Amino acid sequence: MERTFVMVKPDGVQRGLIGEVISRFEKKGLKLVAARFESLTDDRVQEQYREHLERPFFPGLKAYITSGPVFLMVWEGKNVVPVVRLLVGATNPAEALPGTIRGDFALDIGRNVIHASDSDASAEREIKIHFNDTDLIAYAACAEPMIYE
Ligand code: D4T
Repeated sequence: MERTFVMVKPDGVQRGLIGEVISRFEKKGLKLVAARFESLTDDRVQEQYREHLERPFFPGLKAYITSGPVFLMVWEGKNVVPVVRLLVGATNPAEALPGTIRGDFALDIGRNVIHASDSDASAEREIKIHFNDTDLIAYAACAEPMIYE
């Protein structure tokens, strides 16, 4: 089964949205396989956003992501990478549709509440930045026969 990396960013944590995010993914039928609450180091933020290191917005992005604790998760499910991106919504919350997390809870691209991997390759890379293999918990979810045919 595919996996993706999701992070509730410091604004999402401070605004009390961790439970809302988890609840939406649980109700969709996705399975949580790892989670951790922590403050990210500069090194981990640079690894996470390595394709943006030279972009003008990177210093502000790094200051924001390191401004407080984040909630890191790995979610599992069929087509989980595109499914979670749809639930999260467009990067710029002004363009994110109502019903998506960013569409419902954010206004500014620099405070867009949540990150989710944008491809299977990114998911694999990002999961490895933040989690060890032993952090990923394999278990049978009782509802699976009701969620998958
Ligand atoms: P993340 O990676 O945070 O989930 O966002 P996306 O995958 O949806 O979008 P992204 O990689 O293009 O941008 C990473 C991160 O940088 C912030 N950002 C982005 C910003 O502050 N100003 C900008 O102009 C852009 C393009 C928002 C998300």
